[in-house]
Amino acid sequence: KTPDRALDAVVVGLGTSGLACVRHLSAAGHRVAATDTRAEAPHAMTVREAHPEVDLSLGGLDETLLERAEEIVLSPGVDARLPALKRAAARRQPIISEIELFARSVTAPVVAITGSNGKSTVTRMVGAMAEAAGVEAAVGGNLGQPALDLLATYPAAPLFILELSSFQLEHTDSLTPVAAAVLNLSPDHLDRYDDMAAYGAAKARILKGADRAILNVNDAAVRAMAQREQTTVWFSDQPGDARASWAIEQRAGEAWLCRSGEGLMAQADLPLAGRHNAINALAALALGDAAGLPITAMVRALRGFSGLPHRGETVVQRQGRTWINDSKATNVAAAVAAVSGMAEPVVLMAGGDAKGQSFEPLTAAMASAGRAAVVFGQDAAAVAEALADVVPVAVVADLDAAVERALALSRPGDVVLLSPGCASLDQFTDYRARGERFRALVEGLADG
Ligand code: UMA
Ligand code: ADP
Repeated sequence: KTPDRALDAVVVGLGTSGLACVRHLSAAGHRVAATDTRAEAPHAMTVREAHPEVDLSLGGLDETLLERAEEIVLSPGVDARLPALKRAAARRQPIISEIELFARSVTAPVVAITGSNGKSTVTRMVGAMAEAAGVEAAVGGNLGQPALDLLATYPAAPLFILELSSFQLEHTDSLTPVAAAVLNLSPDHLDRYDDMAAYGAAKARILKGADRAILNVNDAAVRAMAQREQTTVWFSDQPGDARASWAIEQRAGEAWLCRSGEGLMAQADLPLAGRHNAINALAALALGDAAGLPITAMVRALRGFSGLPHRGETVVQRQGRTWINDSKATNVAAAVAAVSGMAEPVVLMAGGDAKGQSFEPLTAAMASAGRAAVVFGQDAAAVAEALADVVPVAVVADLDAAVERALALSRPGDVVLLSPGCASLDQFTDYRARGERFRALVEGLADG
């Protein structure tokens, strides 16, 4: 190959992060090309119009293009085990992520958050804490705006707060966060990893260059990620754990969020329900503290933090029932957390694309809190099987039918909870569309 045919980078995937990568690399004067397995990639048109200099090859990963790349920038939605990428790796071509490009350019401190569940909530909590402290932080990553877009939009931000997925971390080497958290680890995305160990290893990469590791002492898989040579700050929902600087302790019969035994706020003053959200708050406090945010501002932010849509969101009271949208619960552990957090009897609506998960952990949670379950979607049968011994289960085709049946199976005073424990992709474009449909359906129920 002649040197003038060499490319600095080939971006694989033209979704949100691929577009951010093309913009970033082009702006820096690099020779860039892009390829996507889809004939109609989401941002192909944008790139064609705004970056005519970028060579585009769609409808399959273009290996002749890949071969010319100094570096391959892989979108998070693309599996690095695809043959074309395996061959690139075998040729020793570096495969990097959008977050790697971000890490090479950012100079301000970064707070980074990963885990199987709670990432978006904790990221937004730390964002609210920064805001309360008067720090104009840029907040994004996996939860929405790509990190590289944040860097372009807020070049002078004094702090970046990023939610990072295992896919983004897989090909990231240079990130040096002031604090990095792993919230928990439970089965998810096993269609993209050979096993749980590989999935956990991808998540653990967030700690690699971190000044401080913020880790959940209650989660054995997370605990095992601690490194002797790294400062580790533990959080815990178990009282009296001497290792944990941030914990939930009992004070005069009430649960309090504490720092080294000192009560900061009563858990009851947290607007978000559920033990899992109290743990999320602890992780956010530990992260904010590591980033230098004052405790008073952080606590003020938590008291005013009302949560994110589609995550344990109370939509409406109808027919004496409380209807809760937890559509973001796309794995079993998230659904377990939601069910376990309910004080009232629960009619659970679950199902969708199970991604090969076992629903067994849901059995115990529903045995104590459940009134009934209504299951729908592609893998309804698998969910039904796990629950049939502990509650009455109705199997229906879709969410519309599920709402109708849940109304019939519930009683006044109950909670009707959409916490699917599954991806939505069998019947919806994403979890948001599923949550919006739920909202429309329950808002359409007669008042009373
Ligand atoms: N795709 C192809 N062929 C390609 C490239 C992509 O079929 O050549 C498909 C992927 O399989 C996937 C979809 O296109 O189904 C999107 O993939 P992408 O890599 O283009 O995704 P982006 O649009 O860049 O969005 C990504 C994150 N998506 C994924 O990791 C799948 C977004 O997280 C994130 O908000 C965005 O970058 C900005 O950082 C979404 C997500 O679902 C919300 N994340 C997973 C999760 O939270 O569980 C990890
Ligand atoms: P993520 O960004 O990791 O998907 P979110 O904050 O969006 O996390 O929450 C996703 C789902 O996970 C919510 O529906 C909620 O029920 C559940 N969840 C939130 N925090 C936790 C936690 N710490 N442990 C278990 N489940 C949680």
